Amino acid sequence: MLAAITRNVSAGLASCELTHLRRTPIDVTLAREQHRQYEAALARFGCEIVRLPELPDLPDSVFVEDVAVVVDELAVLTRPGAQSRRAEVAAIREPLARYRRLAAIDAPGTLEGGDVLRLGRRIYVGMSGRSNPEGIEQLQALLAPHGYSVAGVPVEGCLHLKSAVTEVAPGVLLVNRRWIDPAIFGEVEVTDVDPTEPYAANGLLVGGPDGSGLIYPASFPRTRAPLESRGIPLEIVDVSELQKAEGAVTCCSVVFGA
Ligand code: CIR
Repeated sequence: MLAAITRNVSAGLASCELTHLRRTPIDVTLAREQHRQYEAALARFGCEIVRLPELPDLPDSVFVEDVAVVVDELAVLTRPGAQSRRAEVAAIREPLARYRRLAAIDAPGTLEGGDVLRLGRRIYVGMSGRSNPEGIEQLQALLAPHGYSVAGVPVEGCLHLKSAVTEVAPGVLLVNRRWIDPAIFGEVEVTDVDPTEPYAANGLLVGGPDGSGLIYPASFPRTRAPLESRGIPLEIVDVSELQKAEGAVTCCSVVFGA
């Protein structure tokens, strides 16, 4: 059984952190509707949705991926690089504790889940503006005893590692080579984003006992076409309002075996 932790969109979403995007008006009502559709897509891929309540004072709190890294053996509460997001961590502690033993990244470490790409027992962490070497070392110390290797990887020009690369089918990475060098990942199959769709590398692969499928944004049709041709089962979601907040599809949930 898979569980997906999500959090209702904050009324304050329009005051979100922005690093690479210009601020444009966000329709919070529409963002909430899109978020519901995203949850429905997760449910269709077999996830039980654990929806946490809205946090009106924490604009980016819908992006739950950034505050926890969950593996089978434990859950690591992060310490976001964005100061405005640190209070989100306490709010996910109790819900996660129902499923996993908890550990945490401590100061001066910073780490955001958007930087964490897991490929089996190999875990890559983007050395972005949000995750620092101390945070990556702490994650390594927490996960190595459970048989995971953790490596920091350079990423440039985007917010998080998973803005630049995600796994879109078992063993297949979707990448934007302007932001990450896929050679870092060794023997994997690589497919490229369309050059006109630089933000298209973020898809959410959801896998269960009955196979896996990809939740993917509606806004990148040129990158999507070859994914469809490969026969990857897709759930297409319109997340335009969350994208204006520099969000993507991985960041709106934490998915794990429950
Ligand atoms: C932020 O800058 O922190 C939010 N506005 C967006 C976070 C998106 N998170 C993610 O892709 N993992």
